[in-house]
Amino acid sequence: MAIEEFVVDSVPTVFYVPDYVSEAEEEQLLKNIYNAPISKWKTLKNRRLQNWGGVVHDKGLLAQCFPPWLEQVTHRICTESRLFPSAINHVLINEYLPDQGIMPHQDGPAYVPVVAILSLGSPVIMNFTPHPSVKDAGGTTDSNNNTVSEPEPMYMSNGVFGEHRPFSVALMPRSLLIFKDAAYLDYMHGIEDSELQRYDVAINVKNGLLVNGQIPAITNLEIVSGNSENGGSTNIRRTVVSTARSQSSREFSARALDSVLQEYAFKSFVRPRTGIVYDRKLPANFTGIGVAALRLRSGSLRRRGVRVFKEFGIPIGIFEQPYCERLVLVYHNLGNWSSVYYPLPGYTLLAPVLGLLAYDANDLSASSLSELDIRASEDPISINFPNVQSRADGSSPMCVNFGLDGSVGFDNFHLLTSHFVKLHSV
Ligand SMILES: [Mn+2]
Repeated sequence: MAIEEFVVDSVPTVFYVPDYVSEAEEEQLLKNIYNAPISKWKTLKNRRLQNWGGVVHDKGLLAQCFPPWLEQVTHRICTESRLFPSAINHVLINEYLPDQGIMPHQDGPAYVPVVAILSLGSPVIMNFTPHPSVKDAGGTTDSNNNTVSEPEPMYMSNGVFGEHRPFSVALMPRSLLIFKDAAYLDYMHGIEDSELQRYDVAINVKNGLLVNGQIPAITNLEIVSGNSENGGSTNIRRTVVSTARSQSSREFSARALDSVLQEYAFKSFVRPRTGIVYDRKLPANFTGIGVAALRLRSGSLRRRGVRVFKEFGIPIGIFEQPYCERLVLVYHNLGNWSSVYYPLPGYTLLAPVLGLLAYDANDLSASSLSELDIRASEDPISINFPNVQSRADGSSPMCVNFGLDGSVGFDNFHLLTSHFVKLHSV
């Protein structure tokens, strides 16, 4: 890659490389980002971010190693662009929702003289505006490069400042933007907090740098019929891809766990007898999680229920959908992993998250089975937590319900104990 080919028009220290990573790489990066522990996110007023590589300090960086996936992509950016004086050692991963942006700012002394931005998920327009402190470039230095006059900075209404003009760059998903030196020091950069952003004025759109000699396949473009002044403009609509992914990725980890636990639960049946609860010991990396399995005839479940299955009480009238002759009820107790798989910011879990999932028992060596729906035609399934204590701070206990589709539902409970339960489709 010859980075010089990617100079953005008249700004020689801004480089835009379209399609720098493939869709598969983008997918993998997003997966890695959203699989990071929830504690890795720092939530700010208008966005959240992950900090990798250590703590940026007044006196420099208290360095920490990157995880391999981040090491790999930063190493590639560094070696291919040849614009970095040394290896990339710090990364901020900012997540913006469609109506979130960032005020015009500079990245500060720690990252001087060059930064790279890899865009994932959604397009966005980044605006560069001359920093009010830049000196007028015209005729202010003599032949020895000494400043001979320092005209008062004049920040004109159109944002032009001497030779410095505002400009915008469209950052498409998978693109790489690098800016350095003058673009770093003389400009601020920012993102408007609007869902629709002017696309046709972006400098890399105008000069065709947006993609490598092709018309970009952009599905979220909108022509906004304009007034007589601008004659209409083309906008991009920012998408929620990254949030959707964050949601699906949280589900992914919880759902992936469901499927792992199903496999282990099924393996607990050696010579299975109907109606007996089989506890399954899990490998060390799942220490703290409890799983058990119970195989039943559908008719027996419906007519007799199961008086006690761990914390669950299953009354008569419970049936599965779609129908199968025999089914397996898999019990989960997520123990100290509860808030990892089912984080609920702003709440404290008073009890572990429990699960009761039903599967077709036809093939006990099956994996990746999809769950059956469990329906209650008479009384609901009940859950009994024997050792839950209310908190002394006057907060009221509630019950929360995590659906397989990622939904979260709250109920006020006035029962003896509060229930925090992962209960699917009852
Ligand atoms: Mn920045």
